[in-house]
Amino acid sequence: MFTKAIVRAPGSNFATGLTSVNLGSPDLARALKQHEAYCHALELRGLELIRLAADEVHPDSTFVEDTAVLTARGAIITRPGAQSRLGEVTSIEPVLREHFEAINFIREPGTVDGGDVCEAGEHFFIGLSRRTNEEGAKQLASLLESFGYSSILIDLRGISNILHLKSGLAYLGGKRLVAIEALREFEQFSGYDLIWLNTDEEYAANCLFVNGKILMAAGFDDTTKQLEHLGYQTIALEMSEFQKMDGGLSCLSLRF
Ligand code: CIR
Repeated sequence: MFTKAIVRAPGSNFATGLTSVNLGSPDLARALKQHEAYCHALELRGLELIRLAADEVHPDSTFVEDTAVLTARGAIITRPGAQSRLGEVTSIEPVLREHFEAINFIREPGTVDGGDVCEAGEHFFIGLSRRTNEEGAKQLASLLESFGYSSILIDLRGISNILHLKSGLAYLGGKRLVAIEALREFEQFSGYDLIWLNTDEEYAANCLFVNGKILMAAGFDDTTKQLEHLGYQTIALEMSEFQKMDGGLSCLSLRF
């Protein structure tokens, strides 16, 4: 069960952040509205929100998930792989210190974006990507091991259509994962029960299983049907403005 989540509303500079998708420029007012609805959905799932002030220096800072890996046994502050995002961790550290006894760090030359880290109970999938390098992934795996967790690497560097591992993968409890077709080639998922998404609904892979229900992006009917058929209850949230900036549902919070 999650009890808390760290969130940060987009700042006025939101539209100047990084993006690799060609969906146009985000509308800040709409993004703020979508962010508020997201926050409200987390509160309805029973999470107490820790709201950080908007960061006008770092346009991608609303995607707080990339700055840390939070587990029941300890916190790790990452070292984001994009130069413009490195400074985001500075304001995360004092907040985490209030809630975690020990804080660990990914050290240079390692880079890790939290979006590349998919927790599946006691096991973690770590994506090697344009943002998370081998050194960072190795450091992370060894920190997780010191907490008593296992992990495995997934090399995404040959897959062009996702920024992070969790752009294409989510954990839905038990042995269940939801994933995009491009991840089918990885034997690291064997032993798991996979739900494969239709290729035209891949953005829906970045969903969030929070305290028994799935928060997911609105507008993905086949995925919704698939999940509901399996007995999940889903909550649809408008994510259009974050999608324009390459972000998904999970990126907007750090749950613990
Ligand atoms: C970036 O490119 O870093 C941001 N515009 C989007 C980050 C999304 N984060 C995530 O998927 N965890």
